[in-house]
Amino acid sequence: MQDKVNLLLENAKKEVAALQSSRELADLKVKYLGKTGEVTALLKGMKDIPSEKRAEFGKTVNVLKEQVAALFEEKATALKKEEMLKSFEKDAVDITLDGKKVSFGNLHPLNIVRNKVIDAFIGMGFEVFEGPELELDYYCFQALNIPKDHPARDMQDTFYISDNVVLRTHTSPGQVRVMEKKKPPIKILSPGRVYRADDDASHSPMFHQIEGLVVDKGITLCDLKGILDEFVQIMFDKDTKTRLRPSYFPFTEPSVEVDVTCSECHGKGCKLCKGTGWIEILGAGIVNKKVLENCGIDSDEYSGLAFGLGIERTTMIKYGVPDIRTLFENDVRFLKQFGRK
Ligand code: FA5
Repeated sequence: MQDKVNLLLENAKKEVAALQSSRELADLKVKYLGKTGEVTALLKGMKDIPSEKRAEFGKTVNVLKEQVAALFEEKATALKKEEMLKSFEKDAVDITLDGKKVSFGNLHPLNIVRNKVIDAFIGMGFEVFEGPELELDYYCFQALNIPKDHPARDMQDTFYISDNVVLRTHTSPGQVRVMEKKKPPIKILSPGRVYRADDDASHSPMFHQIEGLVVDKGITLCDLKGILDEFVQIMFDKDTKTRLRPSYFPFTEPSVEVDVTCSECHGKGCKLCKGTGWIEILGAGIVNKKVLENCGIDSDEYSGLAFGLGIERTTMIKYGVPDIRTLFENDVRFLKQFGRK
């Protein structure tokens, strides 16, 4: 009997020593210690052993079982360590190598400026209202005091979709749409794309405007100047100034063009501002009484201010971009300059 046990232990030692992997070890463990394994078979044979020798036999086989189990445990630990070291070697990373460069996208400069403009006015209590790009002639012109045969229609070269529908030429129709629905006090901002048959270094057929409208009791040009001064200081430098020049829009009376001190030369005169020290940034004025009345607002009780700002123009001033077309070419080398450094 002892010979049989010794032989089994010897065989187990040899086979365990030859094992190469944890998976082989699991299979071999079943061969010896599994339900139908060789050691288990010895234990099962206990019933055939004469009763006086049974205790001794049991003890011998139990010792064998413990020895074989210890063999497997020891080998399992050794294999695990070996396999771990191998995986470290295989997956080793050379931390001295350069990392892979991840490219980040960034907002288009027009969106950066649009967001900044909107944030500045929201900070002053304005709410945002977006109107349609395909607009009725009524909202784009007639309600704004520009009847069908009015010469002011020539100021904006319009893309007509039909007799009555146009691609809006400005965001001013937003004023009318808001005033029709909402009664004063009104303080809104209406951003969006607008279209004109225009195309040169400072004019694009599609561009962006942001309309501002404030209607309340006692609104004057002083309020307009105050709001715009605050705005340009947020948008450009703290020392940026505005000046109002008389102008003409059928929907405002009086009307003004608003200039800001040149961001490049701070008013001294340079190429960007054509030597004047000032750059025009928007059109504005006091809402024409006829427009208030067209929208059902009593013009004796209320007055309003309105302004229409070009986003492209503002972007060109802010970043010193000399040609508006650069903003639409989407050359990545240009756009990248507005991302993270
Ligand atoms: C208007 O469009 C008026 N609706 C603005 C306004 C609103 C006046 C409320 C009074 C009260 P104007 O045509 O000047 O005005 O355009 C306003 C701004 O849009 C200009 O100052 C300029 O910055 C920009 N702009 C006009 N045409 C183009 C164009 N083709 N490409 C890029 N920007 C343009």
